[in-house]
This record gives sequence, structure tokens and C-alpha cells, in this order.
Amino acid sequence: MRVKTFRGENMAAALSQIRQELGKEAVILGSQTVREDGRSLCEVMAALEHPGQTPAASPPPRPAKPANGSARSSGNGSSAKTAAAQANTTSNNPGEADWNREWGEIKGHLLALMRPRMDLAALTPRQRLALEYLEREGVDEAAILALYRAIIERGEDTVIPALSRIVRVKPLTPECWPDTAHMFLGPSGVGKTTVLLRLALDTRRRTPGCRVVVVNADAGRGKGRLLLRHYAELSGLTYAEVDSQEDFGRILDGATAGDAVFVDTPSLARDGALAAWYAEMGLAGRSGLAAHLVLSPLFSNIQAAHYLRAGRCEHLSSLIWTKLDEACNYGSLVNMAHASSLPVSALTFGPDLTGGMEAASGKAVWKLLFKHQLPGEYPFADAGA
Ligand SMILES: Nc1nc2c(ncn2[C@@H]2O[C@H](COP(=O)(O)OP(=O)(O)OP(=O)(O)O)[C@@H](O)[C@H]2O)c(=O)[nH]1
Ligand SMILES: [Mg+2]
Repeated sequence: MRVKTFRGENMAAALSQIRQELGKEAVILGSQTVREDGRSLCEVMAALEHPGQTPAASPPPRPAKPANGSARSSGNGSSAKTAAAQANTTSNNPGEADWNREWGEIKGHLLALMRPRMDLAALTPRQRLALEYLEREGVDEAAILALYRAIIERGEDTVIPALSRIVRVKPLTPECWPDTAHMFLGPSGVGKTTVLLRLALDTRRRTPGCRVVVVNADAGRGKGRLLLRHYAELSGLTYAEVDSQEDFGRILDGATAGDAVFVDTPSLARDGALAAWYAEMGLAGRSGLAAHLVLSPLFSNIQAAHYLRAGRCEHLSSLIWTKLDEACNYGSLVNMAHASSLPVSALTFGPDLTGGMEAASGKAVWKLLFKHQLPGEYPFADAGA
């Protein structure tokens, strides 16, 4: 890796030098305002991971294809957010993959143009440090820009209030989700069934009179069915299997107030698979049902954005983060909160059914992000923090 410091009259001038010398693959490591001969200069430290990739070695820019809707606005005025959401796609279709790569390049240029608008001098040293830290933690440029704007808009001293507006939490507890049946969406092996069982067992432990129903709507998978049935029998949970609209309707309509219903779903494979399953199960327009997208920081941003797109449905209400114990950075919690506008509802940090899971809290998220501390590693995760 080649690391070099550049100085310019402002951020734009420094970035232009970086682009010229290191090319567009350069990564910004940090920036600060310095004084030289009585002048205030912007100093930016940049790195090139593979020094062979100098501008001369980079491929020439490709003409942008005016793809239908690919660069359209998200409607909320956040072009950076749109860029991230649109760019973070993956496909098996070679044409689409090319376009995704092209759009990734366009996004890079757009963000490079927007970035100079981040007047780092408007931030306090602590805020700058926090943003630089988050960047190293894997928070993407779109989320960093949103955070910067959120800080500047309110003139707050610390970064946490602005971060809290981007990464919202809604703990997965009966108090916060009354009269709700829960279903868990996500890629294969992410921990959907484990989350479901933990919640079911926890609900039974906390509210002894409550009827806890675990529903297997993933009839195609024998292993998952056996696991669910096994634990249901061992733990006195009510077990049901559904593979038709009628079955599903019967379970949901049959649940009375105070019952807790948890539904295991087929894993999200391709875009559109969920819509087909929804139609088959007749879930459109159902009330009292919340879907939670289960993700892990082990996925790349592109992969996570793919699952967000594949898991979008009318009931999607929160993000659950699993396998936190196996991850080494947590920037994707911020990226996906920003890209989805969904709150985080639960965190898991171990493979066992006992322990290893907590309802989300601000404190737990900040400790993960800033200290790499898992919820189980400190005494109390304050849900109100
Ligand atoms: N380390 C660690 N392992 C976990 C965590 N959550 C689940 N696991 C493990 O991940 C594996 C897969 O978990 P499952 O709950 O079966 O995942 P799933 O999403 O239901 O998988 P499919 O039904 O095959 O799509 C199991 O071995 C779990 O013990 C976690 O937070 N940390
Ligand atoms: Mg499963």
C-alpha cells in the first residue's frame, strides 16, 4: 500500500492532486486543516492499496449508459443515498453487472464532487475524529455525508445525536411490538431460525401464560423443520407448518391477543423470490404482521444491499444483526440503516440458543461501533440510551 499526504488550498484542490497522482482508486484515510506560512491549508492523507493501479494503469472512463431509471432520484433529495442504493447491486446477468460497474464509477465521481462540500473546518476536532473513525470502520461515503449534514444542520457538539437519527433502534420486545406476529427474512444460514427460537424461548420464559407459536413456512427444507419441531417439543412451544394461503391465514387469524407468533421463512435467494412467496401465502394487506430482515456484518455492502432489495416487502419493519461475534467491523450497521431507513431491532453475538442475543439499544450499537464491544461484554445494555 502506498500512503501519501497532500496539501491544497481547500479540499477540492487536495482531492484533485490525489486523483492526478494516485488515480480514482485512492482511498482517503483522513484530513485536517493545517497552517503553513500563516495560511490555512487542507491536508489529506490518501492511500493506494495496489500501487500498480496508477492513473496510467487504470482503464479509461467508459461512457455512461442512460439506463432506464438506474440513476433516478430516490425522491428524498439524497443523491448520495440514491447512488449507494443503486450502485450496491449484484447480478448474474453480465449486462447488468457491466452497468453496475459503470454506475459504481459514476457514483465514485459524484461522491468525489460532493465530498468537497464537506467543510471539515466546520466540524470540531472531536467530530472530525469520529467521522474519520467511522470511515475506517467501514461506514460508506453516502452515510458519512448524511452524518455530516445531520451534524451541521443542528450544530450539535457530539456525533451521537446525528448518528442516532440515522441508526434508529426499536427493540424487539412485546412492549415495542404489541399484537404483532413476527417473520424473519434473510439469506441462507444467516441465523433466522436461531433468532426465532431465541425469541420464542425468551417470550415463554418472560410470560409463562402466553401461547407461543412457532410456524415453519419453509416447508422445502427438512433440516430447518426438524430443528424447529425438536425445540418446540422440548420447550412446550406450539408448532405449526404452513405451505398454503389457507394454512397461513388459519394460524394468523387463530392467534388471539397475547399469543406470540414467530414465522420461519424460506431464505431470500433471488430478487422476486419473496414476492412469489408472498403471493402464494396471501400475505398482501395483512395487518399485525412484521417482517424483520436478518443480516450479518460479515456480508459485503454490495451483498447486504442485494438482500435488502430482495427482502423489501410491505411488512418489512426492522433489521436484525447476527454473528456480531464473528465480525471485525460494524460500519455496515450504519450503511444499511442509512440505505433502508429501518430501525435495528435485535443483535445476536453467539451460536447458542441461550444468551447471545439482545433487543437493540442505542448503547449496544454505539459500543459495537466505537469500542467493538459485544452486548454480552458489559453489564447492562440500556434500552433507553
Ligand atoms: N457465531 C454465531 N453463530 C450464529 C449466530 N446466529 C446463528 N449462528 C449459527 O449460524 C448457523 C445457521 O443458523 P440458522 O439459524 O440455522 O440460520 P438460518 O438463516 O435459519 O439458515 P437456513 O434455514 O439454512 O437458511 C447455526 O450454526 C447457528 O448456530 C451468531 O450470532 N453468532
Ligand atoms: Mg433456518
